[in-house]
Amino acid sequence: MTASLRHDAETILLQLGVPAAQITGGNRAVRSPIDGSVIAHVHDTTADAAHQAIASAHTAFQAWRNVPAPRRGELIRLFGEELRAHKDGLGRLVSLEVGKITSEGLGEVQEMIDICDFAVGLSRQLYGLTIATERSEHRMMETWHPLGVTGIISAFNFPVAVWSWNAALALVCGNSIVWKPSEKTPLTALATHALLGRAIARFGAVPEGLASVLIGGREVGEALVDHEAVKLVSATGSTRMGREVAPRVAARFARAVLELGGNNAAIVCPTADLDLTLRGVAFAAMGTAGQRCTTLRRLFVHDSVYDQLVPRLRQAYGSVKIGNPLETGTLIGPLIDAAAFTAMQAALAECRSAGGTVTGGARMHEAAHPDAYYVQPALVEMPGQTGPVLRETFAPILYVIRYTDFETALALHNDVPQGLSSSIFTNDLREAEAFLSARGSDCGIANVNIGPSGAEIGGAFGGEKETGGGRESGSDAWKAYMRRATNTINYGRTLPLAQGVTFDVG
Ligand code: UN1
Repeated sequence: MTASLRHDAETILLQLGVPAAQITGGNRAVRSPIDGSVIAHVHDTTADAAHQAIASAHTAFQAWRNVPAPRRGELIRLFGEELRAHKDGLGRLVSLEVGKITSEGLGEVQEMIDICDFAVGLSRQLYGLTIATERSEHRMMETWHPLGVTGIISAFNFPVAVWSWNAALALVCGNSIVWKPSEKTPLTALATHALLGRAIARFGAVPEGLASVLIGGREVGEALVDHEAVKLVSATGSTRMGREVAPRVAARFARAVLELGGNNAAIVCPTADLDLTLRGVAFAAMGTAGQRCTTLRRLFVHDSVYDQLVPRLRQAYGSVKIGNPLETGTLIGPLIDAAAFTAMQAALAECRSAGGTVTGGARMHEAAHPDAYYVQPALVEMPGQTGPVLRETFAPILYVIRYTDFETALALHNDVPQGLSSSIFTNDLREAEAFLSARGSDCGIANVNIGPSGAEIGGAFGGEKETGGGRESGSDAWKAYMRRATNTINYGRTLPLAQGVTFDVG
């Protein structure tokens, strides 16, 4: 398979406009998790080049902010056209580099197209308020202005969609962008950047340095985090990474949008439609090999339906096709690398010693692919919410816990450090509404009768607590990418002061 994967990736990269020199002869080997083989060698950006890219992004910003917003939207419209035209190629490259099954690789590109459409509309809707004033012949309003260079740090698991949420909004908001993709997924970043380059060429007259990519590890990420021209750092990844980024960005009074770890749960109630629940749980827990921020990791099942649902789930876990993500019918591709596999096995070992019953979890296809990490998804029946259940292990492990009292399940649901996404499966209006209410789920995303993963771009995406508090993508998430000015205009001939203050001179 090795030679063909490399050839496959190269063909796509060249078709999408990535120069051959960018993907050969570099210091950094890029591996496909499908068989662990090297599919390219990319070049790390030097520290000097990173600083240069940020400096030219700053210069570009100073010009781009003056371009009318709907005109900026035109660039994103053209980019959306490029994505539509190359959806198959880029989607396949996502599969090759991340190991996503074909429909999810394509879905990732669709998510990019969707946010482009959203951002094009937004470019004519960067609305500010008009505010009633207490003074006669005055007017108050809010104006939203471009913010500055936006640094985007993205994770391997959504190597291009999450960048596009940030990039499409930042660009229509009048910002320039500098992107530090995961060191595990530079190829999809270079390909996406090449497509944006085509849109820029068709648009014409875009300031040099408006968008750039920094390839590399920690050092280039740090350049972005610490550079004073970078006014917003939008970072997706682990809570550990966020803990380092947030104080550094705050220390220089820049902004951070953080999308960090999740530990997403669902509560299955006595009235739940179990057929629907089974499908919802299966996709959310096993899809993307458990490597979404929104993956379902904890399942609270009511005692009255436990023995109907859990055996069916166990059966579904045993019957899904695990293997080459490019093959039709495969539902679960490989884990990203050996470290992910080791972390999964460590969590399962902890579960066993905590009294959990583990179904699945074993390595697969090891003889055929000693350098790739395919695993059976694991269903772990746990006596309580302890140990690894409190952590995000980025692998397909679903912890199942039996409950009898709704309020207790809700309390357990919220009793973890993370707060990204959540679901309830019920046909009882009271339970559904309680889950969505102020005393319900404490997550940034709370769903009824669908799983916690697979959100559409139209809503604000992100979560609370250790998830970092940031919001990206839809709704009014764009406001984080702009600065707000409050304006008061006096169109009279006198100068009344607010709050009735008098200050008469002369
Ligand atoms: C992520 O895993 O970082 O809601 C993003 C979802 C996707 C995005 C996930 N639309 O699962």
